[in-house]
Amino acid sequence: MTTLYFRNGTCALGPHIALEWMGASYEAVVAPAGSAELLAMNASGAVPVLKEDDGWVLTQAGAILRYLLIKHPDSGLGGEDGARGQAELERWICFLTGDLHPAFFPVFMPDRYTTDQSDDAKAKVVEAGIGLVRKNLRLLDAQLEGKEWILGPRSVADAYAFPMIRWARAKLPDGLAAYTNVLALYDRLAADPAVQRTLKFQAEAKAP
Ligand SMILES: N[C@@H](CCC(=O)N[C@@H](CS)C(=O)NCC(=O)O)C(=O)O
Repeated sequence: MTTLYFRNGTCALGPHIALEWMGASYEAVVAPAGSAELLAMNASGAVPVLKEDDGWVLTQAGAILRYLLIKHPDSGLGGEDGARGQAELERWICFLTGDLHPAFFPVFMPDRYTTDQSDDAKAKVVEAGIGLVRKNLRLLDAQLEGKEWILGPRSVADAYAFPMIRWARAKLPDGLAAYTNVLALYDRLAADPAVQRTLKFQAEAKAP
């Protein structure tokens, strides 16, 4: 059995939704921040972490999504076949893991981005992070123009985008109002029964 370690509402929600969409056999386990079990699997202390029965551990959300697609080749969540189709999937996974997700780091953890720990300095870091989030949401919004999902057909990129879109909705003073295509993607995902099931599970799950 595959185990996905997560914390409620983090980016681990993306692979969690992907596992549900794929109909995979898995269990999802809460990994409290700083817990010995989590640090033994991932010295960085971050989730998501995926572990297989034989003890093999995989970290990094993009790698986990790729691995799940290889394990579940009939999921239909892996973008178009061929070099360009696969490159498009890679492009958007890289955008999400490398551009949009990191834009939130200064918003959630401003203390890590300034040696000046005053409230004023940290508020400025948050403001700069919000600017980065907005820039990346504009890019995502443009990609979604005329499409229901990021690549056209639904893919793991949509599952992974969901936690970030939720963060943006919660953190931006005007929510997603300026990003109508992103808002439409949010509404589509929020209405999905598998997404709702995953959100409920995460909200109710307790650490072992
Ligand atoms: N590059 C990593 C980032 C993972 C990450 O930052 N996870 C956050 C939750 S969204 C976390 O667990 N952070 C804990 C920490 O940085 O201390 C990935 O894509 O998996």
